[in-house]
Amino acid sequence: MDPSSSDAPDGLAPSPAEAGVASWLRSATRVVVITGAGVSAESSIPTYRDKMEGLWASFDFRTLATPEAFSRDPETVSRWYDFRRTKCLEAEPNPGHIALARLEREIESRGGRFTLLTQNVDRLHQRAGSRHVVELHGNIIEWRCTTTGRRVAELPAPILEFPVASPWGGVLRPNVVWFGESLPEDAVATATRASQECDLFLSIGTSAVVYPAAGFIQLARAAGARTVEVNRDATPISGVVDAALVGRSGQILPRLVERAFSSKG
Ligand code: BV8
Repeated sequence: MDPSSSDAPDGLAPSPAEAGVASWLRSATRVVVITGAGVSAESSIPTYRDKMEGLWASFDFRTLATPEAFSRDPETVSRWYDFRRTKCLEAEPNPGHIALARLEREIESRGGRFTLLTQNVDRLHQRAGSRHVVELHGNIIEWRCTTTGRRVAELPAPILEFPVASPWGGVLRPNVVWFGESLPEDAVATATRASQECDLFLSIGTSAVVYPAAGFIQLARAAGARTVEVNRDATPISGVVDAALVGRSGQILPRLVERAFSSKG
């Protein structure tokens, strides 16, 4: 199926490409979805591509999201993560998150398997009701002790000093995976197995350039799964997926799931 703009004529009825993907969703029994910042962008959380603003305008996230940056300047890195954590807590799940939670229920109610892999650290999928979420890059809500590895579910409010002192000595760090850090072994194992066994793999709102997360779609393709991309801009996988739906995740996802599973069929 050719890549096509998914701008449905009246904004409501799905385009032919969307109708095709909706039929794939209806017949799939083992579905994997991977999401990126383009899903949370619909909840006004800036993506990693977006230029950072205000206090952080002079920073590039890749220079802050590393263990080296944290050991070099724990105060600045902790302040940045606390700023982002607060934004995530203030954000609300959007129609795209809600559609993915419905998709999980629809697939599982038919006896199918559904796995949601996310690169996002904001936990909005869980707040939207998604249950089988694999956090490939951890989450920004929990922080953990750099001395004991023990986690804290939330930070003291207000934080009086950065870096944040740990109750167990030393300091706390966000429970995310930084560049140069390995992904959680259980997350990689679950993602690998689900990708190798699925019959439909959807990549949504991600630039598909950060590995090993960007590699799971290749496992799915190699295993014969149909692949779909839903993204605002072209990415390195746009030309190889079976269907590339171009547009906003918060608009396309609800249309897809409604078309696939509404009683009207
Ligand atoms: C690792 C948490 C082993 C922190 C993040 C090959 C194999 C293995 C590793 C590598 C490799 N090649 C290079 C590496 C190293 C590196 C890497 O991939 N680098 C890249 C830059 C080339 N990978 C790693 O370091 C990983 N670790 O491999 O361990 C190891 C160990 C030691 C040494 C080497 C290897 C760890 C990577 C995880 C880093 N942590 N996040 C935090 O959040 O602060 S990454 C972070 O950036 C995200 O989690 C995400 O993964 C990535 C950004 O990607 P997106 O989510 O896609 O967001 P982005 O802004 O880029 O794009 C948004 C997209 O949405 C756009 O396409 C846009 O068009 C679209 N969009 C926007 N709005 C909308 C929309 N679409 C729809 N609707 C909209 N409204």
